[in-house]
Amino acid sequence: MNIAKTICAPATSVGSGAVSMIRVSGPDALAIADRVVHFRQGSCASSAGYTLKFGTVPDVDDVLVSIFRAPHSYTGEDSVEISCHASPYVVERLLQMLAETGAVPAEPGEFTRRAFANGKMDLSQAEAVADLIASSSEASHRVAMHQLKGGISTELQQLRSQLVDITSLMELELDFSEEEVEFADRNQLISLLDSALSHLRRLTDSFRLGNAIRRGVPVAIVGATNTGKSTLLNALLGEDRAIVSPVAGTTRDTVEELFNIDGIAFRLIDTAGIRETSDEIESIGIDRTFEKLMLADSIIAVFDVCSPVERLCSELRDIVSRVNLKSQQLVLVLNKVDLLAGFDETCESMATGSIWSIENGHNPAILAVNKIVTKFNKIVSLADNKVSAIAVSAKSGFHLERLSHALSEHQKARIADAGTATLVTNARHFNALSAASRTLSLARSGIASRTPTDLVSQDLREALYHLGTITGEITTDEVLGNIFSKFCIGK
Ligand SMILES: Nc1nc2c(ncn2[C@@H]2O[C@H](COP(=O)(O)OP(=O)(O)OP(=O)(O)O)[C@@H](O)[C@H]2O)c(=O)[nH]1
Ligand SMILES: [Mg+2]
Repeated sequence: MNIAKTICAPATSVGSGAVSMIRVSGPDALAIADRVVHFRQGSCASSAGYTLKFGTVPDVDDVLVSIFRAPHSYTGEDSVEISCHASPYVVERLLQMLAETGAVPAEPGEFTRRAFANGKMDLSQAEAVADLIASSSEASHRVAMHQLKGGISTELQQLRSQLVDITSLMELELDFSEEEVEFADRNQLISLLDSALSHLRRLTDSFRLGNAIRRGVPVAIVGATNTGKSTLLNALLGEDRAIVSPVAGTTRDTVEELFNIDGIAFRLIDTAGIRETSDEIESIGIDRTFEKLMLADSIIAVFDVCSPVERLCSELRDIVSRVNLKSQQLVLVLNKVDLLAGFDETCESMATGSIWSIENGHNPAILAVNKIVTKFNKIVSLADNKVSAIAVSAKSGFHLERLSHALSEHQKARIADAGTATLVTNARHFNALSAASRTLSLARSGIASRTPTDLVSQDLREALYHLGTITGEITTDEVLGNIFSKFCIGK
């Protein structure tokens, strides 16, 4: 990156909307704009920051130019934003003229990279810019905004100052090592380290939820073959995404789609039906089902209510043995209730949530569902709010809104538990925090076992290094190149 150069790029996507905007940033931004745009009065170079000027680019378009003066701009440099009509021809022509008068095309993310280089934001905030642009749900927008406003940076500042205190205490001791002086009270050092470690643990623990919010909460739809998993996926999405057929073993690979419920993004994952099979490809698919099941935050286990109860119980036992109810939500979906004798859409009191009703006890459809739920309750307690049973028809849509509700309520409760605490949403940050945590643990055991001070302070310095990589106080061109290359052009 050459900061001495002035860069330009379209900041809006070409070909949609009525207006496009081209950004120019760098030492010659105002002079270059003056060469391309004709103003009736004055020039960009003679205008104050935050001025809006109307101008003409002869034979091309009428434009509006916003002027920003360093350091009061996004990049911290002199910048202009030229708004023109959204014609791909006009945008192309303006970019060409800007290039002819001295601007070079910007690389992906180069505006934000300059903002970082000029101290307008730290690296975690720059990454939040990309998250904000990509956010597609209220919850992911909220965590991106929190990070953009310096949420994680503030946490790291606190941690760093704790560690710097400990390090300087220990290094003072090093200067006097000949004299075997112990300045620092070991117990005090250990308790300081413990508090830093628990702070780090809270942050690394938040990654599971943070990552789910940013990328969509993973929800695996699992169950025996032909129970209606793909039909359920399609019904929830409202589109024919996965192939549905009466042939058992239709879905071979996993199918993933994003789906918003109540402002939370979910990643619904349809999987291959579980059964004993000698088919090699199908069994690879089933291995994947188990993988997705383990990684999911919520699991929708689908059962065909027309199957014999004993078979359903054995399917449930198999699934329960693979679920971790401490961290995963399990929703038992009793599907195809429309096929039960006596069923009609007024069977509202059928199993929903963790409570089911035995009112209307003479209706054979409700009796059949209650019989299954009673047996299921002996295998996995439905009183636990992590587990619920819902009778649905993926085909008719019966009770699907209750299923969506169960998923969103569970996530809302998780988010509410996290409160206003900072959530780690970025894998790079998570890795750096985990590395810092590992080296701090080493330092802690070093102090406890009276390892020489210089070795312990080396661990502490290493932990500080890892924390510094998150905000970019310590970074390399390679890391920066990697982060900003994922940005779009013009950002
Ligand atoms: N009557 C009725 N039929 C359903 C319902 N859900 C699914 N089906 C039918 O059950 C059959 C299997 O449906 P799929 O959605 O392909 O089932 P699957 O669980 O994805 O099957 P595999 O991918 O083979 O494991 C199809 O013929 C569906 O039309 C339902 O709620 N009611
Ligand atoms: Mg399927």
